[in-house]
This record gives sequence, C-alpha cells and structure tokens, in this order.
Amino acid sequence: MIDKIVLITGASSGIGWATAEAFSKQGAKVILCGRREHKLKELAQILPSTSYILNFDVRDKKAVFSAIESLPKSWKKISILINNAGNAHGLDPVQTASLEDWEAMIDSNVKGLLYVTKAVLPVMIEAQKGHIINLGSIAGKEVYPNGSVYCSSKYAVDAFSQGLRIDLNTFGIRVGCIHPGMVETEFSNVRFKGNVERAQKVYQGVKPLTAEDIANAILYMALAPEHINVADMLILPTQQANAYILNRKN
Ligand code: 8X3
Repeated sequence: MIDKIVLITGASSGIGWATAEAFSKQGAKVILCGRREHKLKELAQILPSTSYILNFDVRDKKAVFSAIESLPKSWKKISILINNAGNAHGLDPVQTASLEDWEAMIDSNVKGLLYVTKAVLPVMIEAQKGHIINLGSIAGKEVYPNGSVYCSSKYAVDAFSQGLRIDLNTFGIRVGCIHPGMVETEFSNVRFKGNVERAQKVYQGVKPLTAEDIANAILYMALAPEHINVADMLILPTQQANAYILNRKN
C-alpha cells in the first residue's frame, strides 16, 4: 500500500503508463504528465486510485514550471517523482545524424528531466523526505554504434542521478536510477520514425522486457524500506548480455 502522491512524466504510453498503473494499484495518488492529453484521460479512467492530469511537454521550460505550480493544494505534496519522459530519435553515425534528432533527445531526456526535477524538488526539501527515480538506460552505461547522442543523453541521466544523490544526501531524499535494456514499447517506432518493419527487427528472436517488468522494478525501488535506497539498477532481458550482445533465437 502506498499512501503517497507520485508524479510520473511520460505517462501517456509505455513504461510511464505501466508505472502509473502499478502505483495506482498500490493505492498511490498519481499525477499523470504527458503531451498527449487524450491518452492521459484514457489512462485516468482505468486507474483504480485518484489521479490528476498535467498536460505539458517536458522540453518546454516555462510549461514545466507552470504545470507544477498549477497543482491544487491537495496535490502539491509530491513524495515520489518518476522522471520517465524521454525518447530516442534516429540511430545514425555522428557524420550523418540530424541535428533535430540530437536536439530532441537532449531537450527531453536531459533538459526536460532537469526542469521537472528542479520544479518538484522544493516540496521534497521542505518535507525533508522524498524519492526521485530517474529512467536511465543500458545506453547510459555503454556506448553503442550509431547511438552517440542517445547514449550521451542517458550517460547524463546517470551522472545527474549520482550528483543529485550527493547534493540531497543531507535532506533524507532518496535518488535512484533504473537502467533498462531492451524493452518492447513505442521506443523503436519512435526511434525509427514509424518504420514498423525496422522497429520489429529490433525484437526479432528475443523476448524483450515489457513496460510492466520495468514498472514492477520501479515499484520495488519505491517500496523498499525508508533506510534503503536502490541507487542503481541495470535490468536486461536474459537474452541480452550488454548493449549489443544478444542471443537471438530465430
Ligand atoms: C533503450 C535501450 O539498448 O535500445 O534505452 O538503447 S537501447
């Protein structure tokens, strides 16, 4: 049972959606953040606990701060922040990759995560407790071909999580980072800009992780007793050894 307010970014699909469901089933009050309002409304309808929708894009600094500011009093005391919003755009070598793809990844995966953290932090500092869980990636632990900027963005998430844990050490706020390997969500569809065939190839012959697998791992981090901080969790499908070694079975 979680008697807390949990804010989840990128809740309109994939890991964010599954995480909202997992926390809601535990009784948590969930703040659903995302760009696609109709998806957030759809999610709110199926959740067993109370939820509140904040429709904004994490890349928009002003929108982030005003959305958090706009929360009614009864929703302001956020105890758990799950920084999930982020995406991969393209899988290309530096020399041919598009600047727009790079900017989209840096703006959401890095800058967006920083904005949301900064906006939510004051209530945790005031309460002298709280829990921030960031979505990293295996791509933040190892660099793979054609992934230079996506990997850079996830290395940044890892570094920021470590720095945040140091800076918040005296405030009783837990900071953890979860690093999934291959998870089957909209991830590859977005990375390959809707090229379904290319996206499907990623998962060929592999039993990937599901969004629910990651949601359960996040729940484990949150449910750990207060004196335990699961600081870093790398989670891979059994068929995946590292960022690029996969035991595909066709
Ligand atoms: C997603 C995992 O290996 O596609 O962050 O980069 S990977």
